[in-house]
Amino acid sequence: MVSSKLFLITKNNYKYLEASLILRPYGIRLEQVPLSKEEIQAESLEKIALHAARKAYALLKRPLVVDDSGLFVEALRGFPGPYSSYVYKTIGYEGILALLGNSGNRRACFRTALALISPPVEKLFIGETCGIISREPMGSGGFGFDPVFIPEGHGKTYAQMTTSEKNAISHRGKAFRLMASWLVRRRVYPSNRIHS
Ligand code: ITT
Repeated sequence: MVSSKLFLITKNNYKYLEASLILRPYGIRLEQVPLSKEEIQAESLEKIALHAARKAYALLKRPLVVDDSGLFVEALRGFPGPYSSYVYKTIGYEGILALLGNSGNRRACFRTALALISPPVEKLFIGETCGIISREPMGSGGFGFDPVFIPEGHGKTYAQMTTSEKNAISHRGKAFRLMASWLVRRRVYPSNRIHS
């Protein structure tokens, strides 16, 4: 199979938008496949991403990437971490604020594990950005926990940033740029042919 595109398996349109903008300068064209990721219960984002990518590859037989991300809050011993999706759907960021209460330790990190499958390649790329959980939600941009996360060295939440400001410093930006540099170094891109 020869194709010029890389497929991102996600139902999250914001995630797709962010990833496409990050990859654009590298000449990598991304296409969204809005399949549900088959998520296993696991304690690591890497395992979840790789499992989902293998399942999706078995179905699509196309070069693809899966992004599994999570928010790790220090005072909650890393919760919600790999359970971020479920926690977001159930208690939302308001629930995280409530769990933290007046805690003085508001440190948290966002992590992304990217699983790339383009046989014979199967590879993981990790990105992490740390910061603090705000006292109240701020901003209306972005998605998920963005309104309550203030990255270190910045006086505002992800949700108060433009997409390109967020991408420049975010966990997702770091992971996708690592993957893009790797693909470009291996000359898979920006050639318009990717073999699988
Ligand atoms: P897919 O599984 O379809 O890709 P998802 O939104 O569920 O979409 P994740 O499992 O990677 O993706 O994300 C877990 C949770 O973490 C989810 O509720 C997101 O809203 C949240 N999240 C992920 N990346 C985020 C980001 O950059 N900013 C804020 N919240 C984020």
